[in-house]
Amino acid sequence: MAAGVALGVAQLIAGLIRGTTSPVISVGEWVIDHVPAPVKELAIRQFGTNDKPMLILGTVVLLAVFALVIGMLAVRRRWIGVVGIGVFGAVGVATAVTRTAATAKSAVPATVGSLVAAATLMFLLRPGPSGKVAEGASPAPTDRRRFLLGVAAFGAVAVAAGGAGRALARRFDVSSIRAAIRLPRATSVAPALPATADLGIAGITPFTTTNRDFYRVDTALVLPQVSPDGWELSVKGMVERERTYTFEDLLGRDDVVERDITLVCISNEVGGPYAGNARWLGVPLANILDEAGVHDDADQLVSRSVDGYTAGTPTAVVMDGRDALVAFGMNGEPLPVRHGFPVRLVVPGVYGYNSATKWLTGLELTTFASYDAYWAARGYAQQGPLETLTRIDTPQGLAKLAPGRVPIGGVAWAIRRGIEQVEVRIDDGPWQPARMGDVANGDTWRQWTLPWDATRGNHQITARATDGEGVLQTEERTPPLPDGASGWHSVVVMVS
Ligand SMILES: Nc1nc2c(c(=O)[nH]1)N[C@H]1C(S)=C(S)[C@@H](COP(=O)(O)O)O[C@H]1N2
Ligand SMILES: [Mo]
Repeated sequence: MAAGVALGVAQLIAGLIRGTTSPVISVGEWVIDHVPAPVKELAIRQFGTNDKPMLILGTVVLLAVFALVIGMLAVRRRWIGVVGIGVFGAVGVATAVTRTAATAKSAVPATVGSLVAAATLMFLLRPGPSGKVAEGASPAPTDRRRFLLGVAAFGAVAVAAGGAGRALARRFDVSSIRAAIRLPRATSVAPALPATADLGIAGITPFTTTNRDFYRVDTALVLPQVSPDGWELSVKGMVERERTYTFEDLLGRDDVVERDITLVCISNEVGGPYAGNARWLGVPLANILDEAGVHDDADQLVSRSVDGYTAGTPTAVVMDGRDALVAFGMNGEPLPVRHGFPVRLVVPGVYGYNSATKWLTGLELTTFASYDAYWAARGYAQQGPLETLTRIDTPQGLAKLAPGRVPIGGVAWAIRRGIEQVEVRIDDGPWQPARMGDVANGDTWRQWTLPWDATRGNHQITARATDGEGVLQTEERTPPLPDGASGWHSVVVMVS
């Protein structure tokens, strides 16, 4: 119960002081930052986007077990309780003050929470009228009643404090500021989509992913709430002139462009869901870098988020004429908070972990030799090409179908190179060319479909793509770690 009070009080303080969090969050973030890459891939595979709630649940369960053991020991020896709470508080403080965005006040929730917990424990274990409650194995009935009443009262305190903290923390929410933003019109609008970009076949991923359905991958346990007032983007490092830009600077520029770009995550397995296609609005990243004047030997552009996340993008890629964007709009709206509000990067043809920094705050020109960004420091490739992948969206694996005509279909991507053709094979039959949706450029995925006369029995459907340079995607299956999954996607369906 003392641990519960600690968490409730810590949550209350996190709601009172901007920029602080509950120790559950700072411990969870510490785990995210230190977990080995294979374990992280496992968690994504097992829990998908639910990996975060699972981590919070796991942290709370571990804490509860720890508290139960300490509490039982403390009934006999109170100093064990005090030391246990001290350890718990120290872990909370240590993880809070080592967060990237930490300040002195970061230590306050865990410190106050554990002090209140120690006082709670002492109070609950104080000697009763019989003088024995804390020491004896079987306290007198009146002492037991008094003890249980105390436990119930403190439980109520913990829940009330925690609830108040959560309610107070809503003050820091930037969604109303976001809703009031008026985006500028693009000087260069996105090229019109061909009518068949979306083939309109049920079960195939829509060509444009809505903001709601767009996948989310990041290391943030609590979404950063970044107000555009006072926000600045700094450009520094190996440049002629350091520069800073406000949110108004970016929105007011005359080089605002709008582009359809598909974003792909390195953690996406063959057939996996971690890719999305949106219409982004922003300023060409190359123009921003040109204004700073990049040194010739600065081969790495490091982008930094307010939450300490970093990505390393090859400077040459950003400057080669592709539509790399400092983006503030997504599908006609300001960026959603979970997708990086107010400003993020989008670089077509580079996996998200190496380029698509959300809640962007700084750009630094440096070299690959001198710096490893967040995931590069954790075993992923510092740089590398984005794999060509083809996904079968419909029918789904293990689907039960009736005999007759069914559309097979999905999406394929080879961002920058573009997709030329998808082919489909039923069991060991011949490869058949799919009908392709048209697209405006190679920076997006392409839909494909093939009608199939399904016959009774179990069948394996396999799909593969050839990219815009005429290269067939590799059949060799590799996992996401360290440089992206490859291989042909296939599904088995049951027709009866
Ligand atoms: N600040 C921050 N930006 C980040 C990340 C992150 O963990 N923190 N993850 C990156 C990764 S791995 C990917 S795939 C994309 C995902 O962007 P999305 O969540 O908008 O789909 O964001 C990138 N930007
Ligand atoms: Mo990613």
